[in-house]
Amino acid sequence: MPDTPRPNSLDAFWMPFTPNRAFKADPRMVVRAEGMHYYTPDGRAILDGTSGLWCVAAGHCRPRIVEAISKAAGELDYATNFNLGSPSAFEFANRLGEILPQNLDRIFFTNSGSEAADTALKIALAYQKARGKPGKYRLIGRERGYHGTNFGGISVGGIVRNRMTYGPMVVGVDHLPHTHDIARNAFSRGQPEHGGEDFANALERLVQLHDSSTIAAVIVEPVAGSTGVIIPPKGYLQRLRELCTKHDILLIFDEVITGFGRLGAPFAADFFGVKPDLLTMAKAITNAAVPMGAVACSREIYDTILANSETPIELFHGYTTSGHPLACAAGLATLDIYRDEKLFERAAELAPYWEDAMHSLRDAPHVIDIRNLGLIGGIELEPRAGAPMQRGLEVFRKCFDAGVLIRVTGDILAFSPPLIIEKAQIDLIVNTVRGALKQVA
Ligand code: PXG
Ligand code: PLP
Repeated sequence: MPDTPRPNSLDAFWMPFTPNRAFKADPRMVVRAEGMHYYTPDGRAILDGTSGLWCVAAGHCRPRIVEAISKAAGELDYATNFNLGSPSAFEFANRLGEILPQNLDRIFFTNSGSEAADTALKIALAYQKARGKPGKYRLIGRERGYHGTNFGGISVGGIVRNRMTYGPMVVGVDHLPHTHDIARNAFSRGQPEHGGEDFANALERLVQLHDSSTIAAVIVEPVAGSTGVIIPPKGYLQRLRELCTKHDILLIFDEVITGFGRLGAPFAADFFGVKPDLLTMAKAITNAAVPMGAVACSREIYDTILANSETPIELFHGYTTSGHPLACAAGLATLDIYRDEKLFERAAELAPYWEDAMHSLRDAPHVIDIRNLGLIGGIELEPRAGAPMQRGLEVFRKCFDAGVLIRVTGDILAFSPPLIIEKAQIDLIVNTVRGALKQVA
């Protein structure tokens, strides 16, 4: 192989959710990863404070996962799961069922969180139809919600920029108010005290407006990540569950970031003690080594759709690579690591240290709020007058140059380290962020 520089051009790849022009003028690349670190082309180690993008929960390039993928690739590279089976998909679904909340153990495989969100919405509609309530078609999302970037997800989602360009959304959607309330809840440690019941009671008003006989499902992130780390106030999710049950509405938890130990329990449903009817996952389901998503459904939903089908195929939905053998192999090895290394428990044990570390930045320049739960952290900065998002971006760049990868959403810094992080590495993240905050105007 000739020793040509890689890549030879940055033009062709249209980068997702990236300022392409700015990036291509001043690129940042990583070429290798191991454990807690990425490595740049010149060999610099970058501490990963974001698990890639909330997904590499067991740390990078874990040999067990790498071996499982390469073995699977040599054995059965691909088989459709349309009317033909491959064992690893059944096995992986069974294993997921063992760690999911009880009864939420009928699994539909997708390839991403976006596909999982749209799949969950479709299953909710199919269920209402199957049980003889086709009039229950409305989907309720939430302001600032993120459920990926497909049409269903952006319709129930509430991030303006992700919606405004794309014309009419899916019809019959309404939104709950978001729960971000800095005036009352700034610098909460863990769940905020104020507003939980009231924010959830907004569902009562939507029921009064639309009538429950027209509402199929409510979808929320138990902890909102993409929009800038919004922790649910105390009692919020419990009340939402009560109201959904009272009004015969399905509750969907989008656990694409909260799944697989991020809060110190297998799922947010376990952490909060609130059980949804459908639960979406992706990202850490395979430690992100192979793309995959999934929807866990209650037995009631699965059984109802199967029992009432008028056609041999019960659900007209699926992806060419649903339950792909490489993804299933990666997922099985990932679950082994989570179990054998007790990583969910480890996250729970580290959470108090993480909380103290995050909140030690309270007096750093520009900080107007700090939020945390499990191994999630969010630091909200005062936007620079006349230049929103600029300060956050500068802090991100300075941290990267100093060897720490963080995530920035507007002027909110987001943190979600791999669950294998050491305390000294938590200290390094905090000190690096403090240094960066001092340097930016
Ligand atoms: N639901 C939730 C709750 C998510 O966080 C998705 C769905 C979509 O997953 P896919 O695999 O289609 O991307 C996500 C994804 C960020 C960030 O900056 C977070 C996500 C994606 C991109 C950026 O926090 N989460
Ligand atoms: N577009 C075309 C032309 C296809 O034939 C297919 C699947 O067969 C798709 C899109 C959907 O692709 P996937 O199943 O990977 O989501």
